[in-house]
Amino acid sequence: PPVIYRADYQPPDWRVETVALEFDLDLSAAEVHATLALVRNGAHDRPVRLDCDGPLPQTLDLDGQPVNWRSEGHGIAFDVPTDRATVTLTTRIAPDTNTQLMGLFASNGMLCTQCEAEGFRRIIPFIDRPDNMAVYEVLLRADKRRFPVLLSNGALVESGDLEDGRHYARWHDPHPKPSYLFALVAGDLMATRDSFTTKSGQTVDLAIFVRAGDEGRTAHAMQALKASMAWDERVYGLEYDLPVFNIVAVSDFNMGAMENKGLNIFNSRYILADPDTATDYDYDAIEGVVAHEYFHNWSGNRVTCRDWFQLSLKEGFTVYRDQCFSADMGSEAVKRIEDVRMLRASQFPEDAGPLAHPIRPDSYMEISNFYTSTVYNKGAEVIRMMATMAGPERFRAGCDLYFRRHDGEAATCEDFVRAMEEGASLDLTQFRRWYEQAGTPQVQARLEHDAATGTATLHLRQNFAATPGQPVKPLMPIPLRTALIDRDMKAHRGETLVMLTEAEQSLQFEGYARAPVLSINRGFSAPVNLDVARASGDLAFLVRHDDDPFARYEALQQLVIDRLIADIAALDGPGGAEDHAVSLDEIIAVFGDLVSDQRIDDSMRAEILSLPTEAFLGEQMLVVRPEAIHAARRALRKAIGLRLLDPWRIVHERASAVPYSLSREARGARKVKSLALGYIASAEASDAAAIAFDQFARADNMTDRQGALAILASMQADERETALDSFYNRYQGNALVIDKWFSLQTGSAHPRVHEQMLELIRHKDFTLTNPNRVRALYWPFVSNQAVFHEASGRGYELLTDLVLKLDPLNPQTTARFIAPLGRWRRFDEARAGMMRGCLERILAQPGLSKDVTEQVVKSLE
Ligand code: BAL
Ligand code: ZN
Repeated sequence: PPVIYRADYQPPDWRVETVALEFDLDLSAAEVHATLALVRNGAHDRPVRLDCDGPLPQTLDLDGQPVNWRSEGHGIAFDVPTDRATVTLTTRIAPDTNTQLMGLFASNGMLCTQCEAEGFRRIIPFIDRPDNMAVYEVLLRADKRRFPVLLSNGALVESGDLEDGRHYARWHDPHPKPSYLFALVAGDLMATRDSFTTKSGQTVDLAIFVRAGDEGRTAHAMQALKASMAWDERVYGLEYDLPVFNIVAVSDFNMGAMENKGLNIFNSRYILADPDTATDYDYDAIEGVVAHEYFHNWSGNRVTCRDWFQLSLKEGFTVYRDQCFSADMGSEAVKRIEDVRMLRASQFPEDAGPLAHPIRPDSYMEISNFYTSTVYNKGAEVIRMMATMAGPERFRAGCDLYFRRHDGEAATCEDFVRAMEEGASLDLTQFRRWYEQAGTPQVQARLEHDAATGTATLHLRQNFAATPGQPVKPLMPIPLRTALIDRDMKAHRGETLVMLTEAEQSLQFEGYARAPVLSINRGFSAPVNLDVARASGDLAFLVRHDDDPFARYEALQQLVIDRLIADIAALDGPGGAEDHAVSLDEIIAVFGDLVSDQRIDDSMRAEILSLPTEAFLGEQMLVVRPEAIHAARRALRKAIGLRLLDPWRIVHERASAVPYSLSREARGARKVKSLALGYIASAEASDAAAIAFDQFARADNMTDRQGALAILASMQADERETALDSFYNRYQGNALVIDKWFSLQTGSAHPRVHEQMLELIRHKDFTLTNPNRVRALYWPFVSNQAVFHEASGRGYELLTDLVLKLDPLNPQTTARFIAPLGRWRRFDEARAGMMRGCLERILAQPGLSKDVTEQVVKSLE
């Protein structure tokens, strides 16, 4: 496939100024009639070129006369003698055969669209690029009984009945927008309605449309929407700009949700929730995604992207905004830990592998492959660093200038940086490298102390590993929130923002008669890998006394990682355990303190006391050793479980007495309850299965039920099968909960996961046509390091079989599954050979999609 380069950007030769669309809709056939007002852009005599992926025009007229158009690459072209012209064209689509779920498609008897990034060209040939902004008017016609709800962007202008049981609705969106923000929905849907009054007194009618039967599960999403609208006014001064805001939930969707102007379309998993079917984690995810899509109305829609290389302009910024919103709605400390954990789980490996790219990529074959953790989550970290450097008021001033200056425009990342430089008075000359460079910077830190002079000297050094296409990297500015903690006072004298801009830097701090303890990269102020030489006693001190909650979490993670890495080395032979820098007693003592520490709430307690995942431990090793990691982590969990068995039981009992509510306390209690249960199970206590089953059976909410079932799923006990069957029977027909049932099994530590996986692939509820179901079955499996990387290689073969079967149906979702195989360089020769072999088997498949080809080719390079 051809490669598209950022450096080749040219403004479009022609623009579409207005679009009038008429749809005659049915599941198997939709007819589209489009009227486009075209304007020549600049002085040139080049033809009009429309992007096209799918339906060629059945008719195409220019100012009322048929045109001889020609096919050209992935599009059509025709000559236009005048500077302005009206093009009318018709296409015919078969939505119910659209398994790619891009463009117009059918889902469960309804019709909907997904146009980002390049789906609109699957509806009509068009200048399908984000810098072509047009005003849309949309007329929808369909059978009234089967499609009583007809929605598009903007506001409803008129609606009424037609002959033969059909009806129509006309929608108008006054805001010029790129085609990727176009949307329509037709279906038999139920609405939950509410309203919001903006700060300037405009009333906005809010509605969430779902399938009949689901309307009782929309309250949380609606509440999140109203909270988001109020938050964006309060924190950014940004108000909603249409009289209507509609959300529609669909079951078959590639993405989490889509921010179409005035008509957000959501994967139903990010809308539907009630205590019986959704966990606390699901509630948080819904709140976050509803906010994310709403915030796009400004960071994405009012100011959009000039081209797809600028994707992080809207995504990184909007993720940052939704992270701050969620922190404000709940616990800032816990949210930060969750976000960093996610970054490290998905973005750091991406940045260290063959698919590494800067947050503003320089090239792509298929843009769908760039909706990545790098563009989104590292993109958010880059915005966060600017916010940290500027402070809240100046950061807000920079954002204000950005929105004021670029409202109604298709902008670039450089526009954002420039607005931030001017509005926030920051010099971002060197900082721009964060947009240019891939790879996670490595920072080494060492604190030296001179007792004679009372001087503490912080030595810092930065360096970078090469990433594809970037062998040598210039230095980055790295903002490190730093504090030196006095050992006697157990406090610091104030935090310093250290800017590491050189290859090596040393900073002196005076007045420390005793060596202080270094607390650095507090709040994870920079997305870097930090290597700090700190004694285990200092880490334990930070866990107990640091006033930055993230730093406490980080210190305990480090303590545990140091121990586990040594344990893994010890598995190789003698000289092991007694060489440990971190003793088991030290870890148990810290855990013991935190289990009952009154200064932290339960939610934070559960975060801090969770062990790093096997995958994260693998990331810390040059050559990943799945069995050794699994064994070492399991042994440590068992020791922590056994040695603290009584405290875990006390926590479990205390938390079990807290009645269900959505209060922070009750949510924290549920989180720590299943954590404690997990340690009781790891201790292999004789009553563990019975306690877990009791929690499962008594649960009056999904958090407790799923928490218990996740633990049972890893056990070899009769209760396991009973609970899994009971869960399945109870929720049969509820797709989102049945997804959980699949995931709990394939993500478990049960010795027969692979065999269970084979059975689940053949289960009557498994289907390749629903992305949620595919992900529910396969993601936990490929993330289950010891299972997926089993030495026989059969995990790799299973994934390869999926890729080959799914690609012809849904390339976008398939391409996401290549990265786990692409990590082959991190494994031993035997595994690496098998993983590479699987990639080669995929590449040999005739007719492989552009999406998968790009990821496989890059993974093999
Ligand atoms: N724009 C695609 C979905 C999202 O990031 O909101
Ligand atoms: Zn987004």
